[in-house]
Amino acid sequence: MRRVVICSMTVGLVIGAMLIGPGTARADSYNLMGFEGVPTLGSGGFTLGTPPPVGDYATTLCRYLDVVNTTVGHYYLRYFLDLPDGATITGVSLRIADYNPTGVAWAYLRSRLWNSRDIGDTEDFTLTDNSSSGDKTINMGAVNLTVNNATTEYWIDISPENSSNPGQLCVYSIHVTYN
Ligand SMILES: [Ca+2]
Repeated sequence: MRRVVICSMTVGLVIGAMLIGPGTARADSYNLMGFEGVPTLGSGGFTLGTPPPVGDYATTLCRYLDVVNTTVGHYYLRYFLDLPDGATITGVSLRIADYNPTGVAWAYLRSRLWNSRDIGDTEDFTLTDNSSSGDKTINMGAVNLTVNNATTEYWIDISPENSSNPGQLCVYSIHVTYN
């Protein structure tokens, strides 16, 4: 009986492989929810200090940094990426609640060698605008970054430029596509 099951699984896999076909790029994706973001200090001169608190909009489940009058680079919401070794990241899109017409959320795809203690290399970035508000999807451009988990770590940093209301830029989710 077990033998029959294994055979049918094998046939299914073979048929699946035939349908995909040789040389066909298989896109995959990875999703992070806003509340997975970890607050941390930015690289804007804060070598000491405590990470900023976060807030969560309970009705919409987005996360924001609970600090006012922030400048880009001072604080980050950090989202660690856990992708298959050898995958090529092809795109990053972010769903942002932007209640601040003049405020801007900056989003960076970053990497660094393990244990390097480097602040990280910016591989790509995108941002909301400073002239409108509302729920938005923002996209990084043509990303082409191959993942090497043996040598390198990868993450997304989101840094707000906020005014007096800390909840004006809030992260719903991050969507990463890769081959
Ligand atoms: Ca805005």
